[in-house]
Amino acid sequence: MEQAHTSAFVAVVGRPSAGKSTLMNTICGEKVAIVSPVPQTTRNTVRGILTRPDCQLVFLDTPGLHDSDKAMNKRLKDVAVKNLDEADMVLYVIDSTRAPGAEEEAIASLLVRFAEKTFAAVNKIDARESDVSKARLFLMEKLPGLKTFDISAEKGTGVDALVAALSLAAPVGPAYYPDDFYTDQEPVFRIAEIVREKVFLHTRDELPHAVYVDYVSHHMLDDGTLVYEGILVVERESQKGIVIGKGGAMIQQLREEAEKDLNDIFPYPVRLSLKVKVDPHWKRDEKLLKRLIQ
Ligand SMILES: Nc1nc2c(ncn2[C@@H]2O[C@H](COP(=O)(O)OP(=O)(O)OP(=O)(O)O)[C@@H](O)[C@H]2O)c(=O)[nH]1
Ligand SMILES: [Mg+2]
Repeated sequence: MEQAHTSAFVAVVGRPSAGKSTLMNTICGEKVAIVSPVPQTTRNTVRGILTRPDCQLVFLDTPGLHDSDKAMNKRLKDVAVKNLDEADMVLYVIDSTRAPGAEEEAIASLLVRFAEKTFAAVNKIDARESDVSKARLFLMEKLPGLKTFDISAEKGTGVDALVAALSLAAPVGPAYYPDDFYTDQEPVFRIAEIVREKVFLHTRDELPHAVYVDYVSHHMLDDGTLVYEGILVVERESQKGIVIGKGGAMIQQLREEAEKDLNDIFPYPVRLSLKVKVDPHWKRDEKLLKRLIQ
């Protein structure tokens, strides 16, 4: 008898910078979500899809869970928690290079009621500072009995075994996406994300968190080039100066690096036209946050 097709939505959760997006990209074999060393890089639920002949896993990469009263952090947390409820399975990523403190404990408590459907991935085992036994001890205390895998999302170590276990546990169900889909993101969202990644990689301190990329327009030229026009919105005049850089050097570098990545992602060339604007209040604008963070 032929084996029944299985499928599952898998919510990927964990602290900021645990390596959730890196893991999803490794599993899907494509750069689906942006990655940076800055905590809270991911602001939206980003779907990455893995299709095998007998199984489809749809990963929901979520913003890192971080307790804070700020409107934006609350919104990020709401988005992550909603995914836990809706997902068939949960993949809890723990960073083995950092001691599990209060933030990790808050996440573990949140996961207790989802323990039945949760798998744990102890990540960054390739790093010198990695302490796998500490992470495993924490899991044993807080969420006993979880199926746990030691992995390096970056190097790919242990990822096959983790994926095999997830596929095996997935319920019988149809494929939700065509088999050549590895994400469901709109091109204009992906473009804005890649631009934001470059800001995260090249600026420091509070600046990455002060930026969002506002879509203005896009159109296709006769030669098949996609032209995307966007605005990098920052909170302060001084930040605008940094993003533009001396004689426009920084914005040019951001644009060139983003265009290079985008040319690998899309089958057509992408040309960016980027401006910078100051809006001191964007992070308190609930309506805007609802649109930006979903
Ligand atoms: N050494 C090592 N570094 C890793 C590994 N996985 C991720 N990283 C690094 O950890 C940092 C954070 O990775 P992300 O994938 O952006 O983490 P995230 O959990 O998605 O973070 P947020 O979106 O901010 O919640 C990046 O600098 C990654 O390169 C790993 O397996 N080993
Ligand atoms: Mg992320």
